[in-house]
Amino acid sequence: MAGLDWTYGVSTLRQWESADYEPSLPVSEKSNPLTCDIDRASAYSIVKMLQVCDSQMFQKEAGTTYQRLLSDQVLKTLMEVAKRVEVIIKDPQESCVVMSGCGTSGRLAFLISSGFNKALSQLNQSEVYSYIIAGGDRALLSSQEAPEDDPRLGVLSLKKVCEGKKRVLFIGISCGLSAPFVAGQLDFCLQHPEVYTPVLVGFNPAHQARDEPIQDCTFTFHSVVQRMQELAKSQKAFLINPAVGPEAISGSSRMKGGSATKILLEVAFSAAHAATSSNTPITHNGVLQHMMEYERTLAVTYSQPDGITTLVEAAGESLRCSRHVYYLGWGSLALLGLIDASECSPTFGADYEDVRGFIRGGYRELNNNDGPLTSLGPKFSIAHEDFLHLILPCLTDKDTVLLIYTHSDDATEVGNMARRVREKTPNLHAVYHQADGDTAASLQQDNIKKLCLSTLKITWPQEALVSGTLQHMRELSTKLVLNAVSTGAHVLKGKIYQNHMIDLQVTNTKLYRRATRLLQKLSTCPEEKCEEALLKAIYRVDMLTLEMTSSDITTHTCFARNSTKVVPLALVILLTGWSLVEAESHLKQQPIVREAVAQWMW
Ligand code: S6P
Repeated sequence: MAGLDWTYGVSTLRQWESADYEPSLPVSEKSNPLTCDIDRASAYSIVKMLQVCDSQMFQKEAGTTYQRLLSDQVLKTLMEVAKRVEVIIKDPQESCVVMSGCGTSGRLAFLISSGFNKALSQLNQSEVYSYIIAGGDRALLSSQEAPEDDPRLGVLSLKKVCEGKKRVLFIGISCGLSAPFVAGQLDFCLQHPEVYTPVLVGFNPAHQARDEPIQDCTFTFHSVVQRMQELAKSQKAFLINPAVGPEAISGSSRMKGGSATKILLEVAFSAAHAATSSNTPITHNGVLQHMMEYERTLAVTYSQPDGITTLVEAAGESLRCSRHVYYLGWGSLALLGLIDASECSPTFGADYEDVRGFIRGGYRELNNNDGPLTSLGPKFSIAHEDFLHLILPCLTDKDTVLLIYTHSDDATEVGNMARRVREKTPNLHAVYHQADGDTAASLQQDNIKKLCLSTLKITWPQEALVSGTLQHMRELSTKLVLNAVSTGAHVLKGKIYQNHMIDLQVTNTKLYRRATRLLQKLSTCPEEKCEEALLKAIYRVDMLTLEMTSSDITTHTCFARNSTKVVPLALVILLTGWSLVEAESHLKQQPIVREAVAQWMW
């Protein structure tokens, strides 16, 4: 890979847009041609691939097939949404903005609502933002994929949050335009237009919205989108659905999908806040300029590929020898660490101990709806104190620890933490954000730097401070770095085949369909045979009973919650014709899934 040329031609960058490229798949599920060899790439090449993939978010619109982040229509809709938010901020008594989503989309709803509520409080204004995450607050920190399939649950949680409200701007986030949980909520909004104005955020064109029947419902995601499109003509509903290109790891919408969600909503809300607090009008150019600041954020972050590579290598090495990666963060950047860590389990089939996040101040800082969740189990211990009590005593030099902080965090505190960790392992690294020209903290910073094996120092221009967007830029930048670290480390561990996660959990309908498709692609066997192998792997039998084959997908996905290595197992069965026991023992001997299946692929 050493000679890999990063100046991809336009045709490669835009190959996914061609009508005959994986035509049956929505953009959010397509595989990205840029990363088809990511499983064999060096850490540096992985970082460069992620950079190019992320840059696709800001590609200009070409033709009429796909709207893009910077498309006129997207900017116009953002302005309209911003105006609605402005009205709510000015009259918060009986109105609110609710964001809702599943998995990463719900976590971002939480992150964004927390940030903007804080901003309102600082101005002595009433908080207007609420979040809903499928599966409740425990899903902020752990994988809860099943509630995604439940539209009734979505409606119930929406009603609860909106009790007593007369005007609600509801923002449903589903990157793939696919989550029944969100479809149920949007449908409910459409039935109660006197209170609710629905907004949909996602990253597929409307016609690619999922059209699969939803159990006990008369609507599909697709039919809900069609109704919204009709209402959008009179601005009674809004669709914000630019394409950002396929994810680097197919279907991993936590990456670009999550970043683009953050960008779009922050741009709209920031415009609304500026309009209320400083009477700055919401303009097309203002919104466009703000979007472009995020494009610069990508450039600033990825201008240090070597620094990011060092982190990916360290984390990859830890995971390869079954050790751990720990993110120790301060403020909202720590939240990005918690989010990134929580996603490793559904994305890579990782154990919660593989990559863990900790936040200074624990649940006090998190300030989530349900308060402390520590009683739910060890994975919900998230404070720095928890790290010091539970993790530090057993820390070895095979573990990687990453400090994530900014120049405005308490450097003495960061330094103390660095020293404590350094007594146990030299494998300590830092991601540090500072403002251009900021020298005040440099002495303490130098001391911390000396304790760290590497420091990724990201410097932000002073203008960012002035325009008040610095926090958002640092957050996105941290998200990009951590996504690169956890994705890269799992790639290096051998969890990815080409650019597909093979060892995915099959815990909801979307993942069940993805797993079947993946088996078809890799084995070239017909769909029916692939589904049969998948069920054998889920139920761990060589002969499926009638009860198994006649059950619905929900039953399969419920059962799959307790099964491991389901898809690799099904693939080995398909490729070799072996029995379940033989396939299982083969996988045990070769735990690197990519290697285990690769030898049967050629
Ligand atoms: C994806 C992540 C998932 C998704 C969730 C919601 O990387 O692991 O948890 O966020 O499935 O997807 P969507 O398309 O409705 O936003």
